[in-house]
Amino acid sequence: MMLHWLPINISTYGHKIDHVILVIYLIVGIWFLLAEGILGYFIIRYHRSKGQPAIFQPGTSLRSLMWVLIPAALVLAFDIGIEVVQGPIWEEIKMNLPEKPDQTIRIRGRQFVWEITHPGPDGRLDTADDIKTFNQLTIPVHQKIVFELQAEDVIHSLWIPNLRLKQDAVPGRTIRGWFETMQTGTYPIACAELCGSGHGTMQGQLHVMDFADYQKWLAEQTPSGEGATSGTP
Ligand SMILES: [Cu+2]
Repeated sequence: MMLHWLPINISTYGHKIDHVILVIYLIVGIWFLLAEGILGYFIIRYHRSKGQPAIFQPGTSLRSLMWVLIPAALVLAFDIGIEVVQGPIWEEIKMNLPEKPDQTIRIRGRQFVWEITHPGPDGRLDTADDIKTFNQLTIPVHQKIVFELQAEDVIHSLWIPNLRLKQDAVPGRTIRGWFETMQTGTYPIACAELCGSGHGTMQGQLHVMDFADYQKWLAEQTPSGEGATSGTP
């Protein structure tokens, strides 16, 4: 696999995102080599030589315009190609939420912490048994998790590379998204939007547990007791 330097993927849709990255990487890579190769060739072929004065090339003839028009048309064609590849994937991952999520969590970014509300044993948000944590998100593996992403002060961006998930958090909005993990472990969470002086400290961890461990973790937590007073109205 050419993209072996990417962090391991643990989400059910991650391989599709990687596929889009690979397609873009190949197209851009070939263009880069082609453009730099042609440029290098021209530099050598047409370098300044004795007895040959420079000429002004206005580029108005159809023949010289073709040097712009053909590449522009090709770029557009490749762009449409990328669109064809990524469109259905975007539709599947970003435009639709699972009809019956196993769990809904709330993640609220503020300078400079991720405030995370887990639903607690009753499985529902905004009840007295909600569990609030800072920067630590704990979920059971193989479950469809829907998140409600919010921001308190400025724009933040929730970034969990191992899930291939990055989503801006915008003040005044609740943005919903989802993911489903395929393996247990602890993975980094970061803020991917420069949000102030402490931006770099806005890091957390995603803990993916098998169901028994998750239940154990749940039993050890103290509910925040905020109930329906917290979160969105
Ligand atoms: Cu931030």
